[in-house]
Amino acid sequence: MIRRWSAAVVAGLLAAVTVTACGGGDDGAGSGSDDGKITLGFSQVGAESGWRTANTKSIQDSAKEAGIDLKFSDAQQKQENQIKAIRSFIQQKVDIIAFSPVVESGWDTVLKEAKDANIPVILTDRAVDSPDTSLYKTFIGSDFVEEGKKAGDWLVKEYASATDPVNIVELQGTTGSAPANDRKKGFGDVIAAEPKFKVVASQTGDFTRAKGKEVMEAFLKSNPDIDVLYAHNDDMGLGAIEAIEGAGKKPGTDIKIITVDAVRDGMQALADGKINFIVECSPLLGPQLMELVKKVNAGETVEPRVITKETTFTQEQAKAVLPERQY
Ligand code: GYE
Repeated sequence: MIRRWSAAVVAGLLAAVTVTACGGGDDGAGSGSDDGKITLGFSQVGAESGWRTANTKSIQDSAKEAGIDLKFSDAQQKQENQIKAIRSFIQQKVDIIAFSPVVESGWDTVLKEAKDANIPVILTDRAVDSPDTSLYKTFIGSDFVEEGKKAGDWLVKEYASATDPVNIVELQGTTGSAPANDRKKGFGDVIAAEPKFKVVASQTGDFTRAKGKEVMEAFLKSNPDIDVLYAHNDDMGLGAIEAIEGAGKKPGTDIKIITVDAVRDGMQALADGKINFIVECSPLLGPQLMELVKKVNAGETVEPRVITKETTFTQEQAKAVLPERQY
C-alpha cells in the first residue's frame, strides 16, 4: 500500500518537473541572462558600405535605448561566418536571434536548429528564399524590387524624348543577395518596355567603393559609349565616379548616374551634380527592430512583413535635405 502511494507521488512530482521544464522552453524566453533583460543575438553582414555602418549604429543605439542586451557579430560578408554566429547564439541560449542574411539561399538548416531550440528569429534588411516561412517570425526591411523600379522610372522620364539607343552599365550588389537580385529585377522590368534602353554590361561590385571603381574602369575600357550607370548602392557609384574622372569624363554629365541608398556621401555627390538621382533605402531599422524583438519575446503576434518607408532624391532635393541628413 505504502509502496503504491509513493510511486504515485513520484510520478506526480516527475510530471510537475516536466511541465516546468517545458514551460521554460516553450515561452520563447531563453536563459541568456538572468538580469531580466532580453538578450538579442544579431549577426550583421559586414561593414561594406556607408549604409551598413549607419545600420549597425542604428541597431546598437536602439538596443541600448530599449534596454536590450545586444550580442553583435560581424560576418565580414561571409555566409559561413553568419551560420557560425547563429549557432553560437543558439548555444548561448539568447532570447531572440536577428540577422541580415548576406545572400538569399542556404539558411534552412541553421534556421531549423534555432527553431528546434525554441529561439525565435527575425530577419532584418535582407530576405531569405526558404519556402518554410515558419522558420522566422517576421522580416523587416525595404522593398528592393520597388527601389529598382523607381530607378528605372526616373531613367524612362529622363530619356523620354531620346530616339537613339541609351547604353547602360550596371554595377550589381553582392552576388546572390536580395538587394542585388531585386534591384536588378525591378530596374530591368521597367526599362524592358522600351527597346532603346540597352544594358551593355552588368557585373557585381560587391557593394563596395573599391570594387565599384575597379569594375567601372573595366566597363570604360570595353565600352566607349556609356550613357548611364546604374549602381545598386551609393558606395559603388562613388567608386565609379573616381574611375570616370580618371578616364577624363564628367560624372553626372557625360555619364548619368543613378544609385540606391542616399547615405551622406552619396547625397553630397548628388548635390554636387556628380550623381543624377538616388533612390532612398533607409538603414535606420534599429528602433522598429527593437519593438519587434520586445513583442516577439512577449509571445505577441507580429506582422510577417514590415516594409520600410522610403523616398527618392533629385539633385535639388539633395541640396535641400543634406544639412539635416542623419547618416
Ligand atoms: O543598399 C548596401 C549595403 O542590404 C539594403 O547592403 C542593404 C544593402 C545596401 O551594402 O549599401
